[in-house]
Amino acid sequence: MSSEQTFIAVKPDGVQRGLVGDIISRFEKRGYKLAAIKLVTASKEHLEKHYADLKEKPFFPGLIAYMGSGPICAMVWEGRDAVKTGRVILGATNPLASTPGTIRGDYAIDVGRNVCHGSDAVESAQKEIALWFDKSEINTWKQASHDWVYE
Ligand code: DAT
Ligand code: MG
Repeated sequence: MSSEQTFIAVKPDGVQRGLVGDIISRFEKRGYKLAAIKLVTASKEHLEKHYADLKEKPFFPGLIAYMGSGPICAMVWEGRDAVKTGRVILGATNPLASTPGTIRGDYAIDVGRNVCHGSDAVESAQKEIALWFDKSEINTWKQASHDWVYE
C-alpha cells in the first residue's frame, strides 16, 4: 500500500452544522497529512463535472442544488491507503447504513444530507483533485509526526 492523495469535502450541510473542525480532526488524529484546503461555493457547472457519472440518476438535480447551496470545505489528504481508508472514516453513502464511529454514522440520517464526500478510487481522486485545486494550491511538506505514525 502506497502513499496516496484523496479528495475529501465537507458538504454545505456539514459546514452549516459546524462539523468542519471535527471532520478535519478525525483525519489529523488518524495520522493523515493535509495537503490542501479551501472553502468554495461551487458553480452548477463545476458540480456537474464533479458528479458527471451520476448525471442520469433521478436524484442528480437535487444533489447539484444541495451541493451548490453554500460553501464546501474542499481538502486533499495524503498518506498510506488514504483513498480507501478515507471512505471508511466517512462511512457508507446511506447514513442509516453507516456504523457509529464514522462521520456519516455519527452525524447524518438522510442520504441527500450525508455531510461529506470522499473519492472512491485512486483515479477518481486524481481527477477530483485536479478539478477542485490548482497545482499551486497543493502543498508538499514533511509532517513532523511522520516517523511516529509510520513504522
Ligand atoms: P458517495 O458520496 O458515498 O461516493 P455516490 O458517489 O454514489 O456516493 O453518490 C454521490 C452522492 O449522491 C451521495 O453522497 C449522496 C447522493 N446520493 C447517492 N445515492 C442517492 C440516492 N439514492 N438518493 C439521493 N441521493 C443520493
Ligand atoms: Mg462517490
